[in-house]
Amino acid sequence: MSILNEISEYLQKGRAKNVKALVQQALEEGVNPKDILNEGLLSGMTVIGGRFKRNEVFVPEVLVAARALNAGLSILEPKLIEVGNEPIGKAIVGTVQGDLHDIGKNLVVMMLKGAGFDVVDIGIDVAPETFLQKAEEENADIICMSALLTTTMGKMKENIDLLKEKNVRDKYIVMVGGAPVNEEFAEEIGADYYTPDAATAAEVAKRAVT
Ligand code: B1M
Repeated sequence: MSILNEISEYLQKGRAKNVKALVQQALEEGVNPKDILNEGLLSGMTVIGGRFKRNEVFVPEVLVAARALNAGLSILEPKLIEVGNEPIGKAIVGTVQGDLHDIGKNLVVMMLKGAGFDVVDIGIDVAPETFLQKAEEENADIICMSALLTTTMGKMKENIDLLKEKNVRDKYIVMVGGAPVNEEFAEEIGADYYTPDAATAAEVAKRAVT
């Protein structure tokens, strides 16, 4: 079995220590960090996502797999990030209110850092008022919102409506993403950009501020 398959398998079993060690080993063997991410960690999480959908595994199994994924990411992060000296802009990143999913958001944080942004990660379950308050406090250039649930994606519109209500909408570039979000939805709620993955999010954000 290839080391990337092993990472995927151990991730599916929620074996964080093994995942961490294998990611380290793969790096030492010269495997490309993006392949470790996509073909090891994320491919394992995709298998778990499918099983979760078919009710073959439940929240606890998904949680331990997510923990294993985060353990692997902690080793991978420095390799995915090559920061320049001067930040190219400031980004506020969070998962919207009512939503606890943070893996995609963490990837967006990582990729934005890698693209040279100063990133303020405001976490999960973030209320519209907090997005606004943090953006104002930090004098951000871009607000990035992640949502993984069809029941929480509507919060993105509430966030944008609050910016409009406080007459600060034009101060910020607003980017949205997450599995249930798409281009059409982004346009409908008045976001500036929708991006399908973390790497594209970083590319688009970079283009938007430079
Ligand atoms: Co949840 N969950 N979950 N879950 N979970 C999904 C999202 C689901 C699709 C599973 C399913 O049924 N197939 C489903 C949502 C259905 C829907 O709304 N249509 C679901 C559900 C229903 C739930 C609960 C309601 C389950 C329950 O309690 N009965 C519950 C809700 C809790 C809550 O948030 N209030 C719940 C809980 C959980 C766990 C806590 C167990 C765990 C989260 C752990 C954690 O995040 N720390 C979890 C997980 C792990 C998943 C799945 C399996 C994997 C999500 C993930 O991390 N994927 C997921 C199924 C799936 O997606 N296949 C599922 C990997 C990650 C890298 O992808 O986040 O999509 P993703 O990010 C991508 C892109 O979307 C994009 O970039 C990333 C790739 O580079 N992206 C952005 C994300 N944000 C972006 C922002 C951007 C740009 C791009 O710009 C700002």
